[in-house]
Amino acid sequence: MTRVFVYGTLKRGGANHAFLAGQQFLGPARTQPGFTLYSLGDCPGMVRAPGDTAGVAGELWVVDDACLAELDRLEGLDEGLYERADVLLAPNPLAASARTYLYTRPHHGLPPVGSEWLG
Ligand code: PCA
Repeated sequence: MTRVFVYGTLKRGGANHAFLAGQQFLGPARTQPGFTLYSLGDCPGMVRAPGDTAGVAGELWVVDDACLAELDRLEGLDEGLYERADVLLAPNPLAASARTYLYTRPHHGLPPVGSEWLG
């Protein structure tokens, strides 16, 4: 079992939320400052942003190994689109850190989204 922070299409109501069917929702959460979102069109990419003071809003889930493998495939880990990394969370009653998908390609020129993906 793995704790995962999701911030984009995997959130409840999001286009890829069905990938989390049957997994455990822990609650809403936010990263520590130092992260922000860019738009890749249909989904956001989260990147490290040293000057950021707000962090990124999302959801905490606990997923089983089969689901995690599906998510890795969905997020294109093999193609180097996203990497799965640890992220520190803003203080909350649920957890101090989680795994998340960070966008790995250059974000120069992509539309900035800020701290929450509402798509
Ligand atoms: N799916 C993953 C990463 C970006 C996206 O759209 C997520 O929701 O966290």
